[in-house]
Amino acid sequence: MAETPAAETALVVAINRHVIELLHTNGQTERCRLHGRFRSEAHRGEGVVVGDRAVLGPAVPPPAPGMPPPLRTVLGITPRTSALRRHLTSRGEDDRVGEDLLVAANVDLCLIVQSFRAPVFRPTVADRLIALARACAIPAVLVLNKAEDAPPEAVASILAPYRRLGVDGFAVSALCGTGLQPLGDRAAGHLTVMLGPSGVGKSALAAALTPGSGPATGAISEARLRAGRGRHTTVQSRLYPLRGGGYIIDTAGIRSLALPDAASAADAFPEIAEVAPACRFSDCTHREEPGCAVRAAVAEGRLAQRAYAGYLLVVRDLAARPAGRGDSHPGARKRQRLEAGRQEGLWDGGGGSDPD
Ligand SMILES: Nc1nc2c(ncn2[C@@H]2O[C@H](COP(=O)(O)OP(=O)(O)OP(=O)(O)O)[C@@H](O)[C@H]2O)c(=O)[nH]1
Ligand SMILES: [Mg+2]
Ligand SMILES: [Zn+2]
Repeated sequence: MAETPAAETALVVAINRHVIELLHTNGQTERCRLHGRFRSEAHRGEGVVVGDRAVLGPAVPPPAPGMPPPLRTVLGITPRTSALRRHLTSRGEDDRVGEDLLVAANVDLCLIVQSFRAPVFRPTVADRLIALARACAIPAVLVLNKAEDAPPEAVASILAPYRRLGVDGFAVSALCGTGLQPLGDRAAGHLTVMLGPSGVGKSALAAALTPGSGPATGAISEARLRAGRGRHTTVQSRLYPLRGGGYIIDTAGIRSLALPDAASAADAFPEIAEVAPACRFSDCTHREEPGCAVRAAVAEGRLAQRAYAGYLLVVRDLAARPAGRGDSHPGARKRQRLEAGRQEGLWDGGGGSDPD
């Protein structure tokens, strides 16, 4: 066999079972097969994910003249610059409890997306998603969508606490286009991922920030059809080019999330990480241990009650949930099967946007 030239690479746009959609630097797309040795790993949520740079095998000649050539094979990925992971909780994720699940690779900006209304903005959700991004060392900004008729004071009071924590906020309307320019400028040139509950308008934003047609056509409408029941719920992560250069990854609505352990939860909250070394016990979880410097700092007003409350919520997520809580209704199991293998996070916030 002839020697292969320098390995060709392309960006992973989407993954459908064992077929990977790729984007070449010249804008061309290609479908490839995933090499067998990745398949079991892919099933575990590792392996190749959206945002990865895939290493392609050589082109294969068609089996007979006039026949289409077989799909090329993805042999591997180039080293990642970052990995956005979430930790699997016990909830409906059976055998994979306790493992990390990769959401996307090489991401250098997280858009934490929520809406002003329908569903209403929830600070606890924003806190947890910001903590998740921080735990993966990926900068996060807050995006408040559906803000077209939100009173400016209401928007300001939502975004101001995050600005004080160093998290920029953008009030936008994917529907009307307001506020999209500054957000587009911030995301330009980055490999950006959107995280947020279902129905906040992530796919609408992807469409609005992408040149040409967006989620209304092509692959997303396909994804929407697969989601069934006429709901436009995204079931699969997909990468789109951004108007100002770079890319944006649309994900399925987050249903629950957690961090690997209490230590990384504390790390995700810089205000807490700063104080924690003074705790009496080095493995202090800052809940009821004696000599806890974090609780002391909250009591003395040196640490914002808000940051501490956010931390407690994340830690609560770490505790295994009792079986039967929440997702125990009959449709849930079926939906889990449907969703098996997808790389998106889950969100437990309720809020009336549950597919079942
Ligand atoms: N009023 C208003 N509605 C919007 C806006 N953006 C999106 N919507 C609507 O909100 C609904 C949900 O939008 P999607 O983009 O599908 O939401 P999503 O976050 O992708 O939801 P999942 O795929 O389920 O995670 C749709 O009916 C959109 O038309 C907006 O800026 N303003
Ligand atoms: Mg969507
Ligand atoms: Zn402590």
